[in-house]
Amino acid sequence: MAKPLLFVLNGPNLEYLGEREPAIYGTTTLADIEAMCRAEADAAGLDLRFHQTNAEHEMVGWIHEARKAAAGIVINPAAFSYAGYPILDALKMCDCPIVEVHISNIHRRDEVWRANSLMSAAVTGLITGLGPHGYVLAIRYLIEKHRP
Ligand code: CA2
Repeated sequence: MAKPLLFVLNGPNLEYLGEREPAIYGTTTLADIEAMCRAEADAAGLDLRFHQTNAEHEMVGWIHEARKAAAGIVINPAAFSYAGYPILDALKMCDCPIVEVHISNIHRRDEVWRANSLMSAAVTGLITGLGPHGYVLAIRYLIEKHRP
């Protein structure tokens, strides 16, 4: 039987994690975060798809796939958070639990616009400011939710 599947989706510029602005985003790379997520999913017997994109249409496509196949979605929409209405609509089409993750605390940034994520209206819950650990906590929540 196929294992339950989780999607972890990352938006624009996050491929530079660990290289740019370490004072805000830390030194952990996106590859490190993928490994952390995979370790959690593996230990619980779940499959995991991990993606990053700078293209909105690609993100929408993955959410459509997740809508059909996933037990849960973790999404760091990055700057799509502030203008990504097609992504917001795609998330609203999903019935599975969705956790929005931001590495930095978007409510504590110098740029106040970072606090206003459009996505928060469509997700089950939001983790912001806990660094890469936010992804791990999100995966654990989805594993817990999926347990019979
Ligand atoms: O804190 C987060 O995870 C963010 O979603 C990161 C986004 C930013 O637009 C959000 O406001 C908060 C992307 C930041 C810009 O891309 C960088 C990626 C790696 C290192 C530095 C910047």
